[in-house]
Amino acid sequence: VAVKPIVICTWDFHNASSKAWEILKDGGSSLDAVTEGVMVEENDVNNQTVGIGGRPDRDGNVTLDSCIMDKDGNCGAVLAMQNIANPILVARKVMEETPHVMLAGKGAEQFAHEMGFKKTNLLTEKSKQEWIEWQKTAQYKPIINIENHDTIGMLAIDANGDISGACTTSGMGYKMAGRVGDSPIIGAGLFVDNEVGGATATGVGEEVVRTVGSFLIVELMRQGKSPQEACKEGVERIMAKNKDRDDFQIGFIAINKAGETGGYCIHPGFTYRSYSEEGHVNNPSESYIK
Ligand code: SD4
Repeated sequence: VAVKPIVICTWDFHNASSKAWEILKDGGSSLDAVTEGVMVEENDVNNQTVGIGGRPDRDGNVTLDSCIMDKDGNCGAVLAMQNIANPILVARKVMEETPHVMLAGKGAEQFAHEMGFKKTNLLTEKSKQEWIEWQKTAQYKPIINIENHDTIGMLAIDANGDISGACTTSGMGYKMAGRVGDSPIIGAGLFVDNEVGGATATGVGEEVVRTVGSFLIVELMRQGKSPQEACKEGVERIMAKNKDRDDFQIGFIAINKAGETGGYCIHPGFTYRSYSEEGHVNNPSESYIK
C-alpha cells in the first residue's frame, strides 16, 4: 500500500502544520517537515508556551525544552536552555553533530553558540509583565487548556513512508528553576519507531514522564492497537495513577505506519491538526472526562 504524506500536530497550530505540509507535498523529508513546522511556533512571539515569548520560570528566566527523532531512531534534545530562539534546531544539531542525545542548561547554550546560534532575549514585555503580576499571588497550578494551545508536538510521514517527530516548549509557566517536563525526554514527550509509528504529548509533563507516555503508545500500536486506542490507553494509564485528582490536562496524538491518526486527552478542549493531500482539519479529540 502506497503511503501518502501526512503531518499531525498537537493543538490547532495551523501555520505550523501548513509549513510542514509545504515541505512534505514537494517531496521533502519528514525530518525537515517537523523541524520547520514546529519552528513556526518557536518564532511566534505571541505564543506564550513555545520558544521566544514563552512564559518564564519563577525567577523570570525563559528556559526551553525540545527534542527531535528521525526514521532511524536517531534523536537529539536540549533541556532548560536559555537565550536561544530555536531549540529544535539545536536539538537537531545535537542529534547530527554530537555523540550525545541530550544537552542541558549552560552546556546546551554553549553548544548552540558554537554552532552559530545568536544570543537572544526570549522574555517579551508581555510575558514579563504577566510574570510580575503572577508574583503577587505566586499560585502554582497548571491551567487546563491554557489559551487552547500549549507544547507543540508534531509527527510526519513523507513520500518515502518515513516517520519523524519533533516536540518543543517553554514548559510550565512559572515552574521551578531547572524544572524539565516530558517534552525533551525521548519516550515521554515524543517517540518514533519507523516500523510502527510515532506519538507525542502535551500537558502536565510530570504525569507523562511517570508513564513514559509516548513510548507506551508506540508499543501499544506495535501490539496491534490503532493510534486512537493506543492514545486512549495512554491517558487511562495516567489516570490509574491519579485516582484522587483530575485537575490537569494531558493530550496525546499518534500516527501509525499506514498514516492513520488518533488523539485522546483528559479534559475536553484538546484538538490536533492534520494536513495531507485530503486537506487540513482540526480534529476534536475524545476525552477521558466527558
Ligand atoms: C511540560 N508538556 O513542560 C510541557 C508543557 C506543559 O502544561 O507543561 N504544559 O510539561
